[in-house]
Amino acid sequence: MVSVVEPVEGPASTASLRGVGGVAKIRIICSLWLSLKGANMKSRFIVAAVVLLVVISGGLAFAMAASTGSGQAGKEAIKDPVQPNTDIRLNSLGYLPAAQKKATIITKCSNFTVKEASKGKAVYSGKVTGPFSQKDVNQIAWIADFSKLNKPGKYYLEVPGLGRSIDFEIGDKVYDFAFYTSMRAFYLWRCGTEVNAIFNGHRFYHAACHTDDAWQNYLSDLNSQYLNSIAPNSLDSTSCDPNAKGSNSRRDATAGWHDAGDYNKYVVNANVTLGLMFLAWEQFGDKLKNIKLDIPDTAPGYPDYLKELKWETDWLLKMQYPDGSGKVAHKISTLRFGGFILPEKETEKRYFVGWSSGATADFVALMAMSARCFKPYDANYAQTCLEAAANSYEFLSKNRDNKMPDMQAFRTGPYATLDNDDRMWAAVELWETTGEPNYLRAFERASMAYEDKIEFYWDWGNVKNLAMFTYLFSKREGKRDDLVEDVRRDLVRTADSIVVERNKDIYGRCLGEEYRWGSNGTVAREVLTLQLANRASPNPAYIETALDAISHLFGRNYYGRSYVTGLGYKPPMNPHDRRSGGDRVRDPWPGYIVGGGHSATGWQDIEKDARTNEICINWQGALVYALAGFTSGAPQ
Ligand SMILES: [Ca+2]
Ligand SMILES: [Ca+2]
Ligand SMILES: [Ca+2]
Repeated sequence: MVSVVEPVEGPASTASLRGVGGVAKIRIICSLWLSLKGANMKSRFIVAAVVLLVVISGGLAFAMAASTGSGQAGKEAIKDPVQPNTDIRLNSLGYLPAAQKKATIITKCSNFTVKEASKGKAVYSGKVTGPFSQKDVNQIAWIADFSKLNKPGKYYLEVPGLGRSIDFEIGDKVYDFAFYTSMRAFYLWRCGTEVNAIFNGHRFYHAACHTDDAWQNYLSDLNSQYLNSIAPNSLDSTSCDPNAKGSNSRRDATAGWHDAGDYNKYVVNANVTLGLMFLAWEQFGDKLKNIKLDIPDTAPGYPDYLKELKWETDWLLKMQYPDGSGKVAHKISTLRFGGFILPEKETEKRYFVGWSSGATADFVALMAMSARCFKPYDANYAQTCLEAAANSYEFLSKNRDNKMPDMQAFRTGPYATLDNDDRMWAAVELWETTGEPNYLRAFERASMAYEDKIEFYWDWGNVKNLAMFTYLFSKREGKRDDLVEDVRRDLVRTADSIVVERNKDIYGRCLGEEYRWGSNGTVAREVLTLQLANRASPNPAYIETALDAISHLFGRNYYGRSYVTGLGYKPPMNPHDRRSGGDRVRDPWPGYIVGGGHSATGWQDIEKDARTNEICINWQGALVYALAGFTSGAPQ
């Protein structure tokens, strides 16, 4: 059962007219009229009537939007001087006082003025640069640079002939609420418990869900073929033998976060998610430790940030086989994706899937990081994490094949991965935590296989960058100078190419022509590469490009919209998210970044579009990292 909410954007024909101004609309109608020269008068009138209707209904929609203040008015705002002209695109969260500040304007213009939002007083003016044309979006743009304005306040841009932009802020705390909300999005993803939040006047709630995670029917390496032949619902025992393998029994694996728009839990996708979030802690922990997230006290004595991460590591620990072997189950999942219902209503049985070498290696790396980060707050738990990591590493060192479990009974996310990078990451994280030279040697040996030490575009399938970053910045003794220098050089070269792509893009997007599944997440993830390149070889362009990535995600983009639910200007309203589709609240669950288009103009804010409008922990972790570096650290 999939409930599809009416999309916010109209059908393509209306949307294309909705994105242009009044004069341009008349031009389109005229050109349409002329293009129908070949047709007879009757069909020309029919077409004209249809187009007129579309324009009138567009105006009507605007009037309704304006009267309800829903902010969906878009470009029709030209008719009303107070309404923004969304041809002026900027970071709707705002700008840090000392940072570069740019807006992209997609209508011809020459000058601009920045005015105070309250009084309309002009505080800065300048000339735009351009025109710049860009193929992938088929647009010509002009850039307004108001970086020199650094006085905190609320402002808007005014462009002669176009009108005004949306309001934006300059201040030290412009990213604080977004950081808080994107972290609370993880809390709202918690599985195995009820969650509850008020956001923007709406209550987002679900009862405790998936409390019987998970069944072991598919866990056996020996008899999966036999078990796969049994209809799963014919098995109904409640025995809970911790050593039972491949039998009809369950073992506790509650907690963790739901993965995405679906409710399943996949170990491999925790890799970049937690990996980036632990790195944020290690780099910006001094700021993050003061931030209250208003979450339940599930880990007394922990700072809220780590408290939320522990909800996931608690679950990860349960994914390790209880037989002491060190194997780690690849995922927990229903056999098929469930419907758009709240998670407590998803009562289909969920099963462990057998171990994979990728999941086991990711587990090692994450448990080693957990041991480091949690130790000051909970030495016992840290020790548990470290022992679990060492045990699984030991198992991997004796089992060198890239192993995937038998998942033929499942239709949910496979998260299949080649494990070389994951194993290398496991080794280096254990070395960083323990200092034991055998881990260092294993990492250095594995790293020799890569000429390019740093990837430009990466996600959960390739965690090589995480491994290299830990090695490069480790303060431990014993590293090879030539390898350190190679990683450093490749990091700087990659960061330089990220800057080059950003410089070429009218919206400051740093991925060039790369549009893949979840590339909004990779835009955010590039902030990690840029921050670390700036540590290795300081360059203001790296930080500017990192902030441009955030600007891009929050409105300086082809759509002139925020990509994060509940935040910024015209955020996504229909994410592919089962909670948002399954509750009775019109607004979606807040704080989630959506994946984005597979082409420069391919994003659709439509619930059923999992390809471009889903939410996912690996993109969310990147968003948290990106914002963490630029929060003020003030308690919320
Ligand atoms: Ca190299
Ligand atoms: Ca991999
Ligand atoms: Ca809803």
